[in-house]
Amino acid sequence: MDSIRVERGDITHYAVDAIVNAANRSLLGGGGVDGAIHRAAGRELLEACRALHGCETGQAKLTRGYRLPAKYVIHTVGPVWQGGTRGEADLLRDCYANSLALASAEGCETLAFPAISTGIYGYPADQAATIAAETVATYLREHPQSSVRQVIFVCFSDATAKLLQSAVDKALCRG
Ligand code: AR6
Repeated sequence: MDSIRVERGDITHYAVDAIVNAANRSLLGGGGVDGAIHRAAGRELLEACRALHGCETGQAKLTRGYRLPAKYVIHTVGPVWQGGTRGEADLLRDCYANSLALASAEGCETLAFPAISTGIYGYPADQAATIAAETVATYLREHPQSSVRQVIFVCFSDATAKLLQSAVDKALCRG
């Protein structure tokens, strides 16, 4: 089993231990993948999110998956792209690392990520793919005791899937 896979698909269909949501700081839903996750999970997800009282950029919080096939949803807030000089890269790295740490704390073995910040938040897809792949590869290498055995990057478009696959290949070579 490959520890990191790239697939084209809809993350709301994934029956993994946890899917990651590219949320906003309110955690009360929105468009893009966030909207799709809330629609598929149902109202109980919104109620659970309300009780979390928001989330800072780069941090992550966990809820159950409710009507989703995934057991949990890890809500993380990506940075809004502002040209790259406002700490966006570090914040995006934090999103991946904190989501992995939270998944591991819950004993999750399989985890699916969308391409955080690359939609409405405008992060350049190639740079975001490199950060995503390197952060996940580094985490798995440096935390062999983590419960997380497999990470799947679920991409909505062929273009994003290609970028992520080549970033994953590079990150694994470097390891
Ligand atoms: N499965 C997998 N990927 C998806 C799906 C899906 N069902 N739907 C969209 N994507 P975005 P952001 C891809 O805009 O840039 C929301 O309003 C999409 O093609 O969802 O982090 C939140 O509430 C893109 O590649 O998230 C925030 O306000 C990627 O997911 C804001 O958008 C991320 O795009 C967050 O913006």
